[in-house]
Amino acid sequence: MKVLSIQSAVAHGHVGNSAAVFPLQRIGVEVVPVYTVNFSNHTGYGAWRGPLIPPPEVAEILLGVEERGVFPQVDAVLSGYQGGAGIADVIIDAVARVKAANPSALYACDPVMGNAKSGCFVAPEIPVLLRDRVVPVADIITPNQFELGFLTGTEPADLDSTLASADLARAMGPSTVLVTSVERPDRAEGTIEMLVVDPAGAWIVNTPHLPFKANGSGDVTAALFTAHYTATKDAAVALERTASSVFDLIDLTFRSGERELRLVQAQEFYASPRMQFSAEKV
Ligand code: PXL
Repeated sequence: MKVLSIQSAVAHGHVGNSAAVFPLQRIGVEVVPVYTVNFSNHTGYGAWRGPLIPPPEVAEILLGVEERGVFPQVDAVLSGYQGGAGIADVIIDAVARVKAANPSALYACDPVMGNAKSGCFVAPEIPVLLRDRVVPVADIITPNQFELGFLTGTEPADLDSTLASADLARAMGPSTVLVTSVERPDRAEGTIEMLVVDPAGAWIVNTPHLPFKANGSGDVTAALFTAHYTATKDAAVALERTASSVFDLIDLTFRSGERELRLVQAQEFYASPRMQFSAEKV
């Protein structure tokens, strides 16, 4: 499998492609990383150095990759956090050209905007751009519950309203919607959930909620789900594998006391997920 992943690079720590590439490689995926920023570290530190790659330069890299004959081999395109408004058109254009070269290729968009705790942490024009231009051309989206609410103009809270919002999101274009950080009021105490809806149905998985948040865990989630779904076309299996790997990654990181994901140390959890959580059909 080959994934064209258009995301950030950071020197220190793990977000964007610096979070997504290694777990994908460790499960045997050939990754073609194209970088949208080249930062010293993620923006969660409040200070960082390094450039946003101007969108025309990102487009140049993609053109060179296309000229090498790679696009017909791409099984999935993956995009995440967008540092500026100009990158969306470059991504949309690359997706169209990959799909022209390989009609069965999937586009997975992680519509990164923010979360329930912090609110929106991207530039104010990004959420509208994602909703109106990017999400409609995606096959898979991986919003958290907060982002799902913005995309659909709803306030998903319990299971029924989250499923209804996911159906509204599917009516916008994507056939598969993975909702992360689902916090329905009647879940078991100290847990958090992920829910997937695709043409075959809907499934939910419940995992312990660790009392800390590591930047990049959403990027790993989107990457692993995209690869497992592209490989199996089985949403429940992809959900279970992703939840297993990401839980163990976050658990290992939490127990280490480190701020950055223990992305490398957790490698066996991607290669051989323990499958300690099962998805329940809803
Ligand atoms: O995790 C998304 C992400 C991507 N790229 C950069 C970031 C972040 C989140 O902090 O700072 C540069």
